Amino acid sequence: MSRLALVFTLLTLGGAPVRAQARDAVSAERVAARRRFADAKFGLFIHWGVYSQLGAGEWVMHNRKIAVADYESLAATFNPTKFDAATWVALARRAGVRYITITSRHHDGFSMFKTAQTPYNIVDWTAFKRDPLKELADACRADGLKLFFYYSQLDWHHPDYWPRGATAWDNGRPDHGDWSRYLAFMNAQLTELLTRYGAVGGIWFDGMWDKPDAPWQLDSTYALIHRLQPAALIIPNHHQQPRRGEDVQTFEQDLPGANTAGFNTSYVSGDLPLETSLTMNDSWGFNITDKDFKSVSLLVGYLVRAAGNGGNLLLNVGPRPDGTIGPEFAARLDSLGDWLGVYGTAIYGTRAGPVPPRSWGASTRRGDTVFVHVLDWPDPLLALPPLGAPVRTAYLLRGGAAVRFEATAAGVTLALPSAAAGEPDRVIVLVTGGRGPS
Ligand code: FHN
Repeated sequence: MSRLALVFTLLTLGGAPVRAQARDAVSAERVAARRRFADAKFGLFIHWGVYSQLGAGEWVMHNRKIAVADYESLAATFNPTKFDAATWVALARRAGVRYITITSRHHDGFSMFKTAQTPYNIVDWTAFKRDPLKELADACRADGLKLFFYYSQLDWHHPDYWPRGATAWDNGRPDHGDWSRYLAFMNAQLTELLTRYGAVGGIWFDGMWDKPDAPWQLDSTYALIHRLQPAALIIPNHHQQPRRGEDVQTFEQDLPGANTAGFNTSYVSGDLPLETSLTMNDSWGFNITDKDFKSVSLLVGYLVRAAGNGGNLLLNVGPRPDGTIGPEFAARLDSLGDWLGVYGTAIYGTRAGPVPPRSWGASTRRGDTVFVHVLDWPDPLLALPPLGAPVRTAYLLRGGAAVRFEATAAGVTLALPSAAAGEPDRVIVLVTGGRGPS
């Protein structure tokens, strides 16, 4: 082998040049996919698995200290005969989401898809014998929705997830394992997810925080993903600053930069698309006693504030063990879809507006059009700082009535029409442009 060939071989990992990854050269496909992701603004998160059967959230194996052998028996009884991918996609469509992110494997280690890497998967381990991810991928494709796969790096079942991480307990696994075999297992599963389900939106990683300092070899996993599907986005929920090869910065239960949940970073990327994942009640997986559902106006507020921060909202549902989505989730999704039917132009395809998010609301923009979202302001006048361009016209998005405004060097004051009954967000459209004081 020539010296040149040897260097090339050493720099090549599974066909993808490592050198390109080291510089984090972002392909045109990824750039375009990131833009489409940022335009999408609203996604549906689905946490669904064996754990749904116990109705106590997706951490039930850990919280109740269930032994691997017992959880394996539980897994064998999973039989969601009422699952219908087309019904889920129809609900997602009515809600106005532009993508779905579903758990392919959560921390319990059970694969919700057909995999040759372990029999511990929904097709080979259960009487259900169907691959719901395949059915969902087909239904999404038929409807033009992007599908992302959530994939847990943390595993409470796999013997090679060793040494164990912060969430470990004595659940009957042997006290030894082969970490490199575990990485190979994950990469093989990711290869299946990226080669058997058509073009996917990307991979949403979670759980690395269980062993943040382990040799995860992310560069090679990320290179593999980008080689198999150049437009697939990598969305890591590691609660840290974005790393090389990652495409989206995601925040859990918090708007970008906030940290009420206690594990998000305050760093906000200025380059990458942003996303906030949010539970509709207080649980990700189905929780039969959790009735703490957020109101529709609160959810509208999250969507608006996420967009005002330049981010997407990934709103979660936890389907029931039979495969149906409960009425509390469905009703809220339908209402959000109704709201977006009127106000969606102020959300989809927008970026953060010229006025940073405030306690009263947020602003979004598309080109010269600025959308002022008034979520919570009791007074008739609202003063905005200078917008960087003069306001040509101002009108209410709903109904189109003109809105009086006054522009000075200090900013723009809007005379707000009163909110209609039950209207969570008064949206004032400002058409800006040209030269002028504000
Ligand atoms: O532990 C998981 C949790 O179960 C859920 O999947 C959320 C979703 O963002 N992420 C993890 C916690 O960071």
